[in-house]
Amino acid sequence: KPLDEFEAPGARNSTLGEDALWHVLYSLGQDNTYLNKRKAYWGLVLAVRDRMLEKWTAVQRKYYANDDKRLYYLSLEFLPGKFLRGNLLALGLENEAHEFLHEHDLSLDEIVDEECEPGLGNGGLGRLASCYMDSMATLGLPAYGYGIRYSYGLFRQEIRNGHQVEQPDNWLHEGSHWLIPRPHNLFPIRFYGTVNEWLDDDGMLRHDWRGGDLVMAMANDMYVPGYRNGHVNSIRLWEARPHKEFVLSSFNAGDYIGSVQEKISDENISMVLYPSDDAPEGKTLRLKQQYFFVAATMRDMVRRFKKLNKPWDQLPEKNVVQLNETHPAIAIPELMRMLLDEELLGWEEAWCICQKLFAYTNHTILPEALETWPVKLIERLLPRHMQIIYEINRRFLEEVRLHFRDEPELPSRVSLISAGPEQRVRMSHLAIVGSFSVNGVSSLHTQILKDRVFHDFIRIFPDRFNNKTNGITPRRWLRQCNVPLSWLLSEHLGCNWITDLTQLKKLRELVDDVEFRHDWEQCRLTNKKRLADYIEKVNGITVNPHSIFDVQVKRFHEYKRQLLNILHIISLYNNIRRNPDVKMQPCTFIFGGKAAPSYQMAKDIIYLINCVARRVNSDPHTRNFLKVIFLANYNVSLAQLLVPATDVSEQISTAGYEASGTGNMKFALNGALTIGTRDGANIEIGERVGDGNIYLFGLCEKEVLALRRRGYDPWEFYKNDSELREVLDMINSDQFTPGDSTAFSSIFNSLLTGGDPFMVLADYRAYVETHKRISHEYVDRDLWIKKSIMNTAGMGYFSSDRAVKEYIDGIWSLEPDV
Ligand code: 26Y
Repeated sequence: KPLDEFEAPGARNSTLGEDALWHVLYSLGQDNTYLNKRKAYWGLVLAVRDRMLEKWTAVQRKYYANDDKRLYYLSLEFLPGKFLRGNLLALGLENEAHEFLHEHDLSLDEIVDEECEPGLGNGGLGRLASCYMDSMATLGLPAYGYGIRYSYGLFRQEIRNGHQVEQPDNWLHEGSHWLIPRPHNLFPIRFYGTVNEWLDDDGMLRHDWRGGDLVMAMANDMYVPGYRNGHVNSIRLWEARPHKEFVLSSFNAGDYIGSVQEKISDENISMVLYPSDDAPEGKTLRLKQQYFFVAATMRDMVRRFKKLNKPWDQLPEKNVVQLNETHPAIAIPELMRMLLDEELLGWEEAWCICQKLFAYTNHTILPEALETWPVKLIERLLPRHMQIIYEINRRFLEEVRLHFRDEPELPSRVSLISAGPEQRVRMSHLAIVGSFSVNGVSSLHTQILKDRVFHDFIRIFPDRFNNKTNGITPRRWLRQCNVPLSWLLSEHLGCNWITDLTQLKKLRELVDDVEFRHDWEQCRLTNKKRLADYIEKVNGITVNPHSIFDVQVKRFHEYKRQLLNILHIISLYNNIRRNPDVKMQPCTFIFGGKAAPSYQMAKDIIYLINCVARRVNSDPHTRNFLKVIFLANYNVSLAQLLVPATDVSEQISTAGYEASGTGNMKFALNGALTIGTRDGANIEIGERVGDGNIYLFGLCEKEVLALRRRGYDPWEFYKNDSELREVLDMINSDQFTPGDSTAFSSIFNSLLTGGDPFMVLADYRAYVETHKRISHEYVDRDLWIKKSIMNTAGMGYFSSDRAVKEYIDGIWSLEPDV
């Protein structure tokens, strides 16, 4: 069409394609008489965005009109994955997009390559936040996500000579039209400074925090459309901007470079995501990030609330704040500060409001991952908050002493402040005391919180603790990532499963249908071939799509035990070499995942896997039976490729350590069989897919504890299991690193002299035997496919729609607004 025939989008009697072309010219300023991939991509993004914005503004208006209670989901991490395909799907625009692209000799598959993935999270916790945002929009909830617009997401991982190398992830270098900057939504955030005291008219002592440094928080909104329901929510990501006045004052003083330097350091706050999900770094910048986004978010919430002209005690009737881990827990003293110092409420009234407003989700029991901050640091950076934390603690401990008179030890155990040479604030204790709900993320995890980690608090606040088993969104983790299977499901079940995943249970009636099983297998093979093509292209290794695809993808951690997996692979390798005529089902073992840059052991394990891969893949004796692949830079997009192509899902953490896991759910939903320990949500997956359709092995949580108490000696396993000994001795030699026999001595030592803290050797034999069973059963294709179908059929419960509904009923008391 000639240009003058296009109407401006908004009138909306235009097609998606027409709007995309319009945007190519008028928003991007590029010639739209021909399109390349990039122009088609950006044009489509803007056309889709227009449609979301219309719906979003209507939805916001409705929230105000209906006086809805709002949910604020505070998370330092979100991992939404690429947007285009999911947004088209949710808005029902896929066909229009295909038509448009087809007219220009392009396909959706090609142009989604243009999109870069926002890696604004480390792993499970960030991805969970995104699954929940998807479900909240699909359920039509008045909900807002809040976080940080990091300029650099989680590092890009490259593998060089087998080692992880971190590269910066400058995901915004081309800009992202999925993120709308809102330069007028701007709040000043204070750091450092001093606290003044004054007496109000009633003679009450008041506090006033002033001075210090100011940084501006600027809003950037990301939109989350519900699935075909006209509902659109948003995630507000704060970006640090220099505070005008500050820069100007130094500028006027003639210190030009100084003023620019100030500007640079202010912007540092939202520059980069901390790449660790195990041990907190304890850096001032991290605490600044936490306070920065929390303070801006509380301002935004209070700003909206004030428009309603309601008394303060209605704040918790109209709002609820869910804290994703303790990372945003500083919100509790921040809201106290606003209510006390700015709104001049009394302590009891303010505290009562806070305790009815906040709810806290715990995601980890690893003691080293529990956050604490030095009192000295908080005192300096947030002096008023430290006063408030002391006062919260003083009143709390007073109550504890009163109610537990005969337990003089209790107060120090539950105190918000840990004693010792350096006093520290325990953020989990702050979050528990300041919230009305504390939840774990799987049955076992919640049980462990109650029995061990927070046992003292269960007696003080018996009704506060509850479980919300995690879930995943079926839109991205089935409909979007597994198109062949989605077609097959919809053909047999209709398409309601997309928003009511329990429908999948009807698949159980189809397991005996030969034709259905055949189609099921074909879907799986299609997905496996697609993955094989990717591996060929990226790693240059040919893998057999009929081999067992055995996949372990997740962050590298000793407790997740990628080591157990690679030990088994080495023993398999040894066995094949010993029996060249062995009859076995060929296997492809696939790994992916990042190690925190400062976590040396995790990096050593990555190196070991790559060295074993190099040896195994080039050995002519084993090549046809065994391949080992490490896929670099595991992220959401790669997960979407892997999950539907996986036969065996490795979920093998030391029992008691994995709070829930959500990867386990994605694989089983797509018909993979799980080999796993009785840990986290694996247990609940087993209950729902049935004992015969999952391979659980190894010590359970109680046995891990008991063995540790008895005294665990890994040397015994080394001595008594010759196969295992051979494997360990190979690691402790130059077998995989010719000429260098100490490359893996850290690993060897950790497993033996180091006491094997994650009990890899204790579970080794059970793991190997379970793999033998898997290998046998896989060959019986009918049996295997039936099991695969039974997995998908049993996974309805693990929809994030179910999880979010449980949060609504059990914690948030919200009304859907659709
Ligand atoms: C304090 C800092 C070092 C830190 C940063 C990130 C601590 C923890 C994290 C992230 C933790 C995390 O991702 N936990 C995972 O949460 C998932 C969602 O609930 C669980 O499924 C998974 O088992 C748990 O490890």
